[in-house]
Amino acid sequence: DSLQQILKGEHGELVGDLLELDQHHIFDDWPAAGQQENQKAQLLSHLQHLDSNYNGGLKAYITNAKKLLQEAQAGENSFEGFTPEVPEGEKLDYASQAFEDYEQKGVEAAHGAAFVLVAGGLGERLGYSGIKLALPVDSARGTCFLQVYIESILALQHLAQKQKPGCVLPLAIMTSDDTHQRTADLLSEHAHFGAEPSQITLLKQEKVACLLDNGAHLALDPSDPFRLLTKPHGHGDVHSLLHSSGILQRWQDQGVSHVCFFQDTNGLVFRALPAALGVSAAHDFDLNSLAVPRKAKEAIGGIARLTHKDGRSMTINVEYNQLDPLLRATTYPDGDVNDSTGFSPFPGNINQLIIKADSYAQQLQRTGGLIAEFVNPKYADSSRKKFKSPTRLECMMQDYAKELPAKARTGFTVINQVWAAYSPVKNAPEDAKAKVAAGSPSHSATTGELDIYHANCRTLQRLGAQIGDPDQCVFNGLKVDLWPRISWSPLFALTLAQLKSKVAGEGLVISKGASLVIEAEDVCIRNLRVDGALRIRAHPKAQLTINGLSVSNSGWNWRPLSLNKPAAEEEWIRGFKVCRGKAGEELTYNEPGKYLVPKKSSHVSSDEQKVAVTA
Ligand code: GDU
Repeated sequence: DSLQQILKGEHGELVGDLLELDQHHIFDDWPAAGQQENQKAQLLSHLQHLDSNYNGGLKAYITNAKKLLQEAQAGENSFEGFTPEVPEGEKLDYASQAFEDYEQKGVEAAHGAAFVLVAGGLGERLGYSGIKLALPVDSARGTCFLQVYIESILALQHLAQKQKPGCVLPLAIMTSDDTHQRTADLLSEHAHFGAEPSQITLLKQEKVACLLDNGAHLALDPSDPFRLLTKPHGHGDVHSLLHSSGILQRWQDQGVSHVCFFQDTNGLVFRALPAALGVSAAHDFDLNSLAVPRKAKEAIGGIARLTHKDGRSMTINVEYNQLDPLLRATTYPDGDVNDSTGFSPFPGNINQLIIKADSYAQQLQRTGGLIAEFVNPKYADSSRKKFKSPTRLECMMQDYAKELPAKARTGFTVINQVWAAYSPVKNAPEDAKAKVAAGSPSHSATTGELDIYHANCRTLQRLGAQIGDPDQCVFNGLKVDLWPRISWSPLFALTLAQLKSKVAGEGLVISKGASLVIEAEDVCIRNLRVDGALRIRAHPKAQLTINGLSVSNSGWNWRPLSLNKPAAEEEWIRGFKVCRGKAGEELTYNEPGKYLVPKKSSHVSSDEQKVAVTA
């Protein structure tokens, strides 16, 4: 009776649709009129919420799910009729002349750049309970991913303002229920890390209902019979959110020409992004994917050119779980294997996409930002009738390429040195070890940090600096190279050209095991030796010239964690603790002005004692 009443009420149409779509089970234990009215209202408003947050409502969701689940059960191959080939793209050696030329073009185009960070994932695979954006990129500098990303955008903005005075580069961050509040809090606790509050917009994606079986019956939450079980719909939601929020339109009105997408934990993303922007501008690409050499079976998609029997062809990302079966079924009988270079012939998509704003807006007008969905149920047995746990429809942002018309200009930019472009933090220690055993990179919190030092050291070596050899360490069971711990703010140097203009490589000598942190914008390093640890902090308007400084102390230590000793979660996932003791030199300049360091050429030794030079 009480259900009959509802059918006549405010939510009647939706409930009627659900009953027609064979979703009676949601209401099986529906209490009689007058009982548990609050909970009933909660379920109805929850259903309404899910209905209004999916394009076409729950009716469309269930209909799409039934179709995709049937195809999955029948084992249908979404690449039926397509043959993959290795595509042609721009391949750049990091720090080569071509790289620098594109980087310069990217800086020239930067005044038209807007940024989109997808950060709705909680990182369950990592074994970290916080939001990933709050994790430190490296322990030497200690700044979190969100800070480094925002500083990188501000650094590019400073460069872009030389072309277009006063320009502001906007950033949208896609969050989810899991990450939204904590992302907003992180920003407000740190005054938006120096950005204008109006420069940053948060866009929250909604979850979608889980599916119990091939009949697309919606799953009730086992812990609350008056809610449905929901899960994230995937990073592909970002396109419809940029459209429906009107943000893309607003950006276009402000003169945005390129939208640059990136993910939550790749501390190296901005090393390659300006050059990729330059490639996009030079080739007038509608879509440009940044890529790196990919180890076969590595959990990143492969970029492939697919040609259909009927003549259609497209260059797209083939997700890692689909690449091997596609290759085996067509032109590569051995599947996804490394070639003589030690890498898969298919470049690895790192999901840093640069999309031309004009054609993007047209495309979103046409599609509403809808992205091809897929479903990936884990079946209980070979009959493929039962699932191990409820599944849901998902979509991926890189599948934007699938919606593009044939005339669209799609391309990619491979950075030939993985160390210069990609080291995400995704896997918990045990899984990371298993990945390495299987020949893949660990993509752990340990390597995410150590790769920053590696990239910085290798880059400075290219500038002629003398950098001590790495130490061989074992952290969380991973054998790793620990290079000298060099880390700088992107506001000191974002591009290679900036770094070259600020560091005279031949004058820089960093000993094995040393640390150098630059937390300052206007520093010119002419002659500096660090044997131990040195941190330089300065007011944004302080101009420092370091010429003839030699620092020697016992430095900072990256110590493996001892078993059974308490450690912070951030340390535990890395497998080490940084012991700074009292040693380490701090140079601090809190006031604007010009400083020569040292005032007179001198040797500063400060073992077991922290010397603060405060101007
Ligand atoms: N994300 C969302 N919402 C979601 C799911 C994820 O915003 O619903 C965000 C995450 O926070 C993260 C990004 O999307 O910033 C990527 O998520 P994952 O790290 O879970 O991505 P995957 O490892 O599954 O793989 C993706 C691509 C691969 C490859 C890889 C590179 O699908 O092809 O490019 O990133 O890191």
